[in-house]
Amino acid sequence: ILLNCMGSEHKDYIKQQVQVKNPYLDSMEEDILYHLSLSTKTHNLPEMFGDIKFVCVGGSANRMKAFAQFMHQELNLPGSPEDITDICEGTDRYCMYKVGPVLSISHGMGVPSISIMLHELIKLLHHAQCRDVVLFRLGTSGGVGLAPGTVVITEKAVDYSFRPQFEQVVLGKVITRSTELDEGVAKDLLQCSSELQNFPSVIGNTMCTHDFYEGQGRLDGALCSFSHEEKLEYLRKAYEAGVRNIEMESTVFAAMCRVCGLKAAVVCVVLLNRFEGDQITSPHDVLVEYQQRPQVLVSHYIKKRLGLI
Ligand code: R2B
Ligand code: URA
Repeated sequence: ILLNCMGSEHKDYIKQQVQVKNPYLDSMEEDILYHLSLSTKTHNLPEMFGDIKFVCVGGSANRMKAFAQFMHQELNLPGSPEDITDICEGTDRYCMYKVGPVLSISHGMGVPSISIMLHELIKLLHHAQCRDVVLFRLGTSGGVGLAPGTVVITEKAVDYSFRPQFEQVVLGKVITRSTELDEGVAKDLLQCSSELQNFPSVIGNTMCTHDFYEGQGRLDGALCSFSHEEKLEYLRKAYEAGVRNIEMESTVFAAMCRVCGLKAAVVCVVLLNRFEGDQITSPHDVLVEYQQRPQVLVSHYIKKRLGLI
């Protein structure tokens, strides 16, 4: 595949392999990717996945299947989009579809769910000897001062106190990792969004939380330990720190990709403006259309990179 260069950031695009950061891995005779239902002994991973250049992850299994079918059409691949099959059919934890150089995988909701998938995905890319891979998280989020339907391209993934870091407990101690994302890919995505019609999008910080309700300052959970005023004050502080949307996976996604030398970007559509409420009230068909927006944007980016447009 001929990869086009789209800006100065891409000039220094290094042919790089996926770097797992675990000295024990290479001495293992077999590596069972349990939650993906794949293994280095039972599957020829280089043959199955060696040509992957773009990995797109998102929470919902159905949405990631729909994305794979959409990419099949967009890349004009032979055969019917209806015939694509789930590579991980041996498990119902995650689903995975491959369409040409694009891998589409679901990750469920929240940091623990996506981090299990990412450990196994990154090992998969390593075992398959993939090079120059870019990862995208395509998701939904709550907007901070943005109209529903706006797409946020993440500049920095930040934690509950707006710091660009991810904390992981390892052997009873907290390890802190940076959550910086690839600046060049974010800029290229913003450029792509300007080439699409009626496509409201911004670059901003994305706050990652460990809960949808109290953890995101919602007043409508089964528990609520704060006032309406306290909620608004927290959201205002977030806005001042550059936060434009809130979701539940971006910090660990950014941190793990960064450590392993993978370029990564987060693209989430906003389902509501959190200054105006907590419940998601848009009709189903409107929400479906919103959720297609990150897919349309990333598809445009991929087609450009492949020289198809
Ligand atoms: C966005 O949407 C989900 C919660 O509804 C969660 O996975 C996220 O990050
Ligand atoms: N996903 C979230 O995590 N929060 C929202 O408000 C909407 C979607």
